[in-house]
This record gives sequence, C-alpha cells and structure tokens, in this order.
Amino acid sequence: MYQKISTFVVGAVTAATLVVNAASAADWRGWNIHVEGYPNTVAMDKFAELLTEKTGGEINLQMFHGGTLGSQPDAIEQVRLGGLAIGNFNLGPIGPIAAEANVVSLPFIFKDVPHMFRVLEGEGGQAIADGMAAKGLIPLAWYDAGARSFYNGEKAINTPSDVAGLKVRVMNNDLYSGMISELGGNPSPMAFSEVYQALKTGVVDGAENNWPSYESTGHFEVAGFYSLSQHLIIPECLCINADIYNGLSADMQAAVTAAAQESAALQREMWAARETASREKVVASGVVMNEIANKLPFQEAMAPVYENYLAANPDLRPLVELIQATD
Ligand code: GTR
Repeated sequence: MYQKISTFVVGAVTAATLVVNAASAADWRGWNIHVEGYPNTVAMDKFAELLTEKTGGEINLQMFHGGTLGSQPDAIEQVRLGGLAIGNFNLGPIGPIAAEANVVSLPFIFKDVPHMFRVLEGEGGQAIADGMAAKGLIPLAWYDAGARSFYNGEKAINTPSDVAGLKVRVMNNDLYSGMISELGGNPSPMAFSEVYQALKTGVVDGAENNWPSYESTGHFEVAGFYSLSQHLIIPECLCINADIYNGLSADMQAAVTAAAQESAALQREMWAARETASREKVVASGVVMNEIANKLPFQEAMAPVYENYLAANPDLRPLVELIQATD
C-alpha cells in the first residue's frame, strides 16, 4: 500500500513538473524567405542560438528558412496573429498594414543606406516601430537590404521611357504598382517564389531587387540586364508578435532584444560582403550592368506616388518631411 501511494505521489509530482516546464519554457517558430548561406538566414540562425543562450533555455526558436511556411504576406499575418512568433520581414509588404512603415516604400525617400539607418535610429524609426507595434508586430532590430534596382531580359534601362511597356514584377504594395505605372510600365504584383519562373517563361519582362536576391534566386540567369536605378532602399525587421513580447518579463524582453541586436550586427556585416560577392558573381557570368547617369527623371516621375500616399495619410506628412530633412 505504501509503495502504491508513493508511486502515485511521485507520478503526480512528475506530471506537475512537466506542466510547469511546458508553461514556462517557450517554443517559438520563425519564418525566413531566404536560402541557406544568405546573410539573413545565417543571422536568424544566430538569433535562435543567442535566444537559447541568453534566456538560459527558457525560449527556443525553431527557424524555417526558404519561405517553407508560406509567402511573405501570409507570414506577416501569421506573426501578427501569433501562429508564428518571429519573422524576418521586408518593410515593403508590411506597408499596406501599417501606414507609418509604408513611408520607407516611397521611391527615392532615402539618399543611401547610411541615411536610412540614421532615420531608423531616430524619431522616424520610433514612429515606424510604433505604427507596426499598433498592428501587432514589434521590430526588435533592423536588417540591411541594400538598394533595389531594375532588371529585365531585354535591354539596359537608362530613362523612364526604357521602362515603358515592360511588365515588371513588384512586391505586394500599391506604392510599387504606382511606381511602375508612373514610369509607363505594367506592374505585376507576385510572390517572391514565383518570379524566377515568370521571368523565364516571359509572364513578366523584368523585376527589381538588390544584388544578393538577384543572385541567390537565379533571376540573373533569366534576366541579364541590371540597371542601377536604386529606386528603393527598404529596411527589413527582425519582428516578433506583440502579445508574445509584451507577455515576457522585463529580463526576458531584454534578453530577446539583445539577441536580436547582435543578430542584426552580424547581418549588416555579412550583407556588405555579400553585396560585393553577388555583384561580382553575376557580372562574371555575363550580366550587363549599367549605371544610370541621370536619375532625376525617375525621381520626378514619382511625384504622383508621393501625392497619393500623402492624400491617403495626411497625418504622415511630418514623417515624410522629417526623413527628407534628416542629413
Ligand atoms: C528581398 C527581400 C525579401 C523579399 C524579396 C521580394 O530583397 O529580402 O524579403 O521581400 O526581396 O522581392 O519579394
């Protein structure tokens, strides 16, 4: 009898311990669109490693790379709803959800990448982060995604009239569709994973992206003219579901944020090296790269895109002006 009771008690205690552990240790899932070896992929894996280390094993993140858990717009919804805890997102597809974040998708708003980071580190970045947090997404750190330029399989682009008539893939965001339309092209919003096949089969004539994505996706194999328009400089976030983050203790929040900041420092360092390596690789493979001597006509053509954004978001005019006035 004694034996029986003690077995029962030990069993009950073990079960209770398991319940407590299950409730206190968290298993998170994370989304990333990029392939193995891409700076963001390596940096997200580092984030997962640092999370376990800095939280003493209280939080464990399982990363899913290569967009295996779905398209970027779907994954953004999943992180907002809490089905996924973490994602590395480009702010492009976040713009339609958070108007403040959409400011970075105004073509030519940033002078260069350092300008973008100066804005993100200041009042402008806080306004963008607050706008995203209000929609359920907290940016823990910012990743570099360089500048995006046009590419296609037909010709070098030097003036807006070279874009006229081209069908160009864009990310899901009306600002990008407006941007292509104002240049006289036909915008085609499409998921990242579909672009290679669309370029290859002629469903679209061209697309636009930074050097590393142009290279890692193989787009350079099927669209061999890359024209340095650098029309968009869009930051990326290492984002977390707001309820999950807000539910953590202050110590855990600090550990998560520190892990994210370290991951971002690694990503930015690797990004700089990868931009050069990707450019060298595609140019060596025969890609025709051209500088655009005069970008002014492209910039001037964007006036209606800015007007439409400001007409829809009159309260965000100060944010646009703040960015433009930042040195
Ligand atoms: C990449 C970016 C991805 C995705 C992709 C696209 O540069 O890192 O998150 O936004 O572009 O064009 O869809």
